[in-house]
Amino acid sequence: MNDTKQQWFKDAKYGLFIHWGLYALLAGEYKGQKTDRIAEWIMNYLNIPVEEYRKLAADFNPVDFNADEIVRKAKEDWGMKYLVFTSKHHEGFAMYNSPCNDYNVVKATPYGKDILKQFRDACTKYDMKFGFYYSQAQDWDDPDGFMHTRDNSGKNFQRYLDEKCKPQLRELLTNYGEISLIWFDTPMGISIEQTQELIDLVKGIQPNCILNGRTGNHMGDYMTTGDNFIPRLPYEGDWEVPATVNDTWGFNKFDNNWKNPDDIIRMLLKISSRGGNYLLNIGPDALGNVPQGCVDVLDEVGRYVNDNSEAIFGTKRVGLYPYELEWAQFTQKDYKLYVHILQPRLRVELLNVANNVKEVYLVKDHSPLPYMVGKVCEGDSVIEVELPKELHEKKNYAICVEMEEKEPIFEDLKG
Ligand code: H79
Repeated sequence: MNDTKQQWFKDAKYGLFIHWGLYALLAGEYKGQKTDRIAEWIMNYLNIPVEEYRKLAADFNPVDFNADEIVRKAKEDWGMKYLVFTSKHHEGFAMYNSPCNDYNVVKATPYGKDILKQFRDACTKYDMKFGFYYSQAQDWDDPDGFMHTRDNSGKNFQRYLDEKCKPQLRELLTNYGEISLIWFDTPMGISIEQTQELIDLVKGIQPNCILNGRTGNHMGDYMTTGDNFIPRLPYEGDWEVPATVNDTWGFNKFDNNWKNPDDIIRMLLKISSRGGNYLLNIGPDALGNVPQGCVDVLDEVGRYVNDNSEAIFGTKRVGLYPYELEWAQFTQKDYKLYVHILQPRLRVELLNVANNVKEVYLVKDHSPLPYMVGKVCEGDSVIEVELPKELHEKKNYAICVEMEEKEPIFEDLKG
């Protein structure tokens, strides 16, 4: 079982992923050719030569960028608890001041300011846990970094690790205060020994910094699911789902396929219910603006999260309830079963829940709700909660069933 031993991560449930790099300038299109794939992979997918791609840095000047405003919104409006920012994606470009490598935002761009530092400071101000993404194996700029879909056999990967990856990790872990998490990605052919070198380096500088599931050879501190994949069942231990709001991580001007807020709320609750965290991505454009379509979705989800935060943060994995409920998701704390109601209903019928009930209330304002505990004609236990008229047409709110018992008692189905 994966155990990060970090209570903040177990309680966090909802975080902000930010993918931002030179690929934002291309925004899904290079020399008239569009990519219908994840936009941060454009250098790989459209075979852009290193020297051509490097020229993008001269155009990077995000005059609209405001880290404070993004982090304030993430914390206050969206209800998120932690932030993970791409310090260096596969393209190889550092979005921070990297003394060991000039291909970075401070040295190589007209903008000239450290982006990571600005996120770091804003996270301190708004009390957000802060971590960074670092592509430890793929580096399409370094001749010895791996590149997926290419022949990597002639490379001296150890040299890349020793001369770029590890020095940069040292900089990131030394110059930016507390780093709560490192998000490694696409470990490819990294060996067990090389993975251990990275782990020792990180823990030697910041012992409380946790590592995601893609550190290499399954040696990280928690399980990372596939991008945009949610485990079918409750999953034990610490884990996280990295996910997009549209169909790309880095900004793509052609992708406005924003998910519906109802669907994001449902996914957040499924993930919380099954015991994991939801790390949801934004991809700012080349000027530093977060696409309005994305902001609108996150604002709407945030209203749900903030109204019902008691029923999301600090909750624990729920056992397997025997019925599929289209209209609800469960979360739980000790002595409390939360029922998130996602479709309009007149009453809540919790069939095969056998707890003794102390009280039922609406999470948003703690107003008590009338309920009945008993058995249906077939003999199965049931808790029935009456909903007030003003809720009958509403969706997306939570109620709390306070139980005499610490855990919900779900009865098995019997023949
Ligand atoms: O950082 C984000 C992605 O860039 C990264 N993980 C998230 C968090 C990621 N790495 N790999 N992948 C996602 C999937 C790779 C898909 C590929 Fe392809 C399919 C690589 C080659 C074929 C898509 C299509 C990218 C290039 C062509």
